[in-house]
Amino acid sequence: MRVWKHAIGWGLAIVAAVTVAGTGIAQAAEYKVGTIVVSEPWARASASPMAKAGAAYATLVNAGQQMDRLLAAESPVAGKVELHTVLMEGGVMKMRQVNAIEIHPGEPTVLQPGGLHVMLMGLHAPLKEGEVLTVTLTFEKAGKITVEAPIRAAGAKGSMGGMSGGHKGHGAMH
Ligand SMILES: [Cu+2]
Repeated sequence: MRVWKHAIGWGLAIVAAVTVAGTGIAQAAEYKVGTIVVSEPWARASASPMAKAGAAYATLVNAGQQMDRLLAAESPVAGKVELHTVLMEGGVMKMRQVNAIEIHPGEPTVLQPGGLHVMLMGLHAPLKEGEVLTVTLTFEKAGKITVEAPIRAAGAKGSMGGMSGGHKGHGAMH
């Protein structure tokens, strides 16, 4: 009986750790390709049915020894997909396309509202909450991986919500 209790204890500890590191949603999704781990991919639902643009996010972890880079992304629901960051320019938050997103070993790269994101343009249909967005990511060294990103409510802030709460302007752009 002691052993059994111990096993349960460990199970709870693991669930707790995932909850703290992730978004509070129990089923933490992780995708591995080469030394890259794509965790908790998600997309934000379109605020309007007319929306032609959207954004997808994830945490990218490099378990290897060498820096890798996210070079491109594509999705069957978007005519064009770019990698974007958000910059402050004259007190206004603006999106800028970047050629690549660096992922350094031991330093998670977080794509989140108000910061780095996968920009979906020319959407064939609005992103609906509760559905799943398929995105294929291409890394310089690790290669390609296709992930399923659950679509969350239009106002969703992601796991770092407290840090991006002031970036409402960017949300409006999506
Ligand atoms: Cu963007």
